[in-house]
Amino acid sequence: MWLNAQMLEAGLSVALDAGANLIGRREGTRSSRALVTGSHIDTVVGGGRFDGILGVLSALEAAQTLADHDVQLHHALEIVDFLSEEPSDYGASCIGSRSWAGTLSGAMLKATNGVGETLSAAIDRMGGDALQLGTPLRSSDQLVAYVELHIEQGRVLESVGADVGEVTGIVAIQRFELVFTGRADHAGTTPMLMRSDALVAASRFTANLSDAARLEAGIVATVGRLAVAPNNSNVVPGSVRLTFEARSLEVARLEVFCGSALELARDAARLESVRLESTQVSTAAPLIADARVRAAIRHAAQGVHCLALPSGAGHDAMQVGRLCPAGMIFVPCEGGRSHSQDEFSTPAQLVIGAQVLLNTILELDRVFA
Ligand code: HGY
Ligand code: MN
Ligand code: MN
Repeated sequence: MWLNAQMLEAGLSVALDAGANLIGRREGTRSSRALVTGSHIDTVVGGGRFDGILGVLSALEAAQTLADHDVQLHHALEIVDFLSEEPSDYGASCIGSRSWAGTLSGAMLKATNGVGETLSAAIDRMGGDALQLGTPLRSSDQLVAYVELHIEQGRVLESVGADVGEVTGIVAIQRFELVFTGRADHAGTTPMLMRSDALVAASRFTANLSDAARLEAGIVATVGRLAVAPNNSNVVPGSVRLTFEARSLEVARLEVFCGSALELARDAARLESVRLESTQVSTAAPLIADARVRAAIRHAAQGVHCLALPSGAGHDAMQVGRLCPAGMIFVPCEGGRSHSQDEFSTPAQLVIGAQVLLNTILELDRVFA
């Protein structure tokens, strides 16, 4: 594939690991422990051209630039395209970086997509080896630090005219699947008071979840995926399968909020005489960016306007940060738009971001033994 060839051209050895992550590596002059940078090339349905892809291409550009100038780092350098960072049809997200950290649970690996394929089988199909994923693929003694360049996917940098962001932390994310099971009935002959309408229950839950989150500063909650069955205009909906997620930097408050969200779901089901099944699909601990990586980013961003800010979006750095010091660099994106084809950053913004990424790699190589 194109990325594989570009990595080879940048003088990297290329391998696909058991998590089906594509890794380009160059050895260091003094240490086999790796400085890692990268991101993901997958995106969401209807997504844009920058989310994830910017981090992979900038990592490639950094490796190519070091090769062009014959700069040898003390540490090994790895640039990585992590498999499936976005929430997949199998439920879990950050699949490739979870395989590094060993946080792909058995339940996640056994989960199936809409056509009955398990996540394990999909990873094998992508060239990985799911049998190896019961334990972490990487260990802390193999890695020095991780830094990822990404669009902000928000409008803070743009609103203050900053060139880059020094990410302070990444929110925790919890995702649940709910199945509301009522009774499919004739829409014309079933009296309103004799219905078990799964969609009315799901809709009440969705609105109540949003109202609850609006009252909680620092928490966001979303129902982004919903399927109605049998989904005919003249049939009372018999069942609704939906996924909701909630995010916050404050883990304890997020736990409490998710507990109350499930209570809202039970109330909505009870009101409609509908059964409810809930399954936690995934949970991701927050990342507190490492102080040394943040200092390297600030050092690398001298001469440009750098602003410290948290990330409301999840990233592979949350998983890799469980193994080694990690941090992220943001560039502004127009209107903060992302997960949309309107996603856009100017070439000038991207060049500044890529330059700060390269300078950060050089600084991390210097400060870490
Ligand atoms: O969903 C997220 O926060 C990320 O864009 N995958
Ligand atoms: Mn995304
Ligand atoms: Mn992303």
